[in-house]
Amino acid sequence: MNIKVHQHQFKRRHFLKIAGLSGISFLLDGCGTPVFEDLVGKLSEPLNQKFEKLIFKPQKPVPEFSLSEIQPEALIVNTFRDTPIIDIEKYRLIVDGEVNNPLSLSMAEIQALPQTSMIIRHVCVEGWAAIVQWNGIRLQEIVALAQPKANVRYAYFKSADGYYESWDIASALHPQTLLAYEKNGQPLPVDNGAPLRLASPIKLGYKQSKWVTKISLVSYLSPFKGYWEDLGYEWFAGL
Ligand SMILES: Nc1nc2c(c(=O)[nH]1)N[C@H]1C(S)=C(S)[C@@H](COP(=O)(O)O)O[C@H]1N2
Ligand SMILES: [Mo]
Repeated sequence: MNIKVHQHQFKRRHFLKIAGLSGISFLLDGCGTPVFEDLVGKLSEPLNQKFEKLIFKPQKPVPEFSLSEIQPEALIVNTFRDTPIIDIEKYRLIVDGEVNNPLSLSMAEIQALPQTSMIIRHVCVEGWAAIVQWNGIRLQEIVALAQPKANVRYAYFKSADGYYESWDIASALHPQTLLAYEKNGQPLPVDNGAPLRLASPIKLGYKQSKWVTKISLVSYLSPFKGYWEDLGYEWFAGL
């Protein structure tokens, strides 16, 4: 037996099992993009060392809160413009930039990936905070699927309301940095960023883009670093 092929098949089957997708294969979209199995197969191929280190030897997790500590009314909707209207059927999360495998994912595809739940404190610089439960996909899983090149240092997020943000790649790959689609056990309300928003206990509120439509993995930052940052707020904004 060809040992190389055997190992590859094992790793791939193993991932399909943990992803809860064993035996399922469906199309990403109609026009010549890879079937989901091919995409998942790519995840079992080695990432470059830098990303592997960040993903498999993750940074220290931030302690989380218990279900009884959730403050259901405390999260204040904070939006710099009007809430955008997004057609969920047409919505795609685009992942591009310096990657080997650019992505265009529907919400159904994103929700079929392994879900992570966390209860963390959201902190806004305007002087309020809220303990919130977020459910969603780890951003690191989406980044791994896109197969970033070794020179990637930042993730740049575009939102449907014109908001934009950029993060250092280590913070983006933190195991508690999620693309959330549920809040406090319910589908994410549109005012809080549905269908998909960032949520993370390691960054201030203004880093947590709502209505994310595009993630670009890049090696440099343009002069436009973030909506609030370009008005004078700090870029790293770590908690
Ligand atoms: N797209 C977008 N994302 C955004 C904002 C925004 O105006 N537009 N406001 C930010 C700020 S300052 C905070 S505190 C949080 C608020 O999230 P919430 O409205 O769900 O409470 O969203 C952040 N993400
Ligand atoms: Mo904020």
